[in-house]
Amino acid sequence: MKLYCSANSPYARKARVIALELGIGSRIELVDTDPRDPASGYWNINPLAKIPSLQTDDGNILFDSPVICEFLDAECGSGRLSTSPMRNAWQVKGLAALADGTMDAAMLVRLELMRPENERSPTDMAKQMAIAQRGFDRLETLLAGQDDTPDLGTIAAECCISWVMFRHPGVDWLGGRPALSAWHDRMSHRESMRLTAPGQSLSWTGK
Ligand SMILES: N[C@@H](CCC(=O)N[C@@H](CS)C(=O)NCC(=O)O)C(=O)O
Repeated sequence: MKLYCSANSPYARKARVIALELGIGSRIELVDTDPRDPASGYWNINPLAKIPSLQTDDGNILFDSPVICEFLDAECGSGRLSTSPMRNAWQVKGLAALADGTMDAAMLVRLELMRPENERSPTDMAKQMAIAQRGFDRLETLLAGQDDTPDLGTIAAECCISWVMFRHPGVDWLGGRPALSAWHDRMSHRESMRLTAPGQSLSWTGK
């Protein structure tokens, strides 16, 4: 299989973490991809010009990240990350959707910040920041007191938290959220998380 991705994409990181948790990293080639580069030919792979995309062994192209994550877990993990002792399948999906939506809001702010200042909308940035903050509040409630058991929801949550902190370092995301802070501390120490943390090179070993 081939995963079109980049070192710091939080959406792609979910798939990389899942592959490590399932022990199938050696079956997936990581293809460093700039989804904005028209010369790369990537738009023929994913017309939506987003990463990640997964090319499966039988040549299908899958996107977007929730589809890829479910595919990997169903095909290579017999669905073991789709429920957990703490959550049924719908609760896992709900937690993953919350994390993805929180990431989406923080991503929109980052994209605005990458534009020239006179093209930014402070109103929209404030609105998206407020969404991200409410997402973190809900994560604080849902993850309070939980351990580091991986499922598709907790993996998405940790990828969300660490990316938002990485890209928006001026905000104290865990201040006033002690339960989320304690959970993040536990979850971020899993090997799959350490090897894929933002700011490292793109490889299965994090080096
Ligand atoms: N809903 C998509 C979102 C993926 C996404 O937004 N990826 C970002 C990179 S982290 C991207 O490719 N953005 C395109 C761009 O910035 O032009 C998913 O879950 O896969």
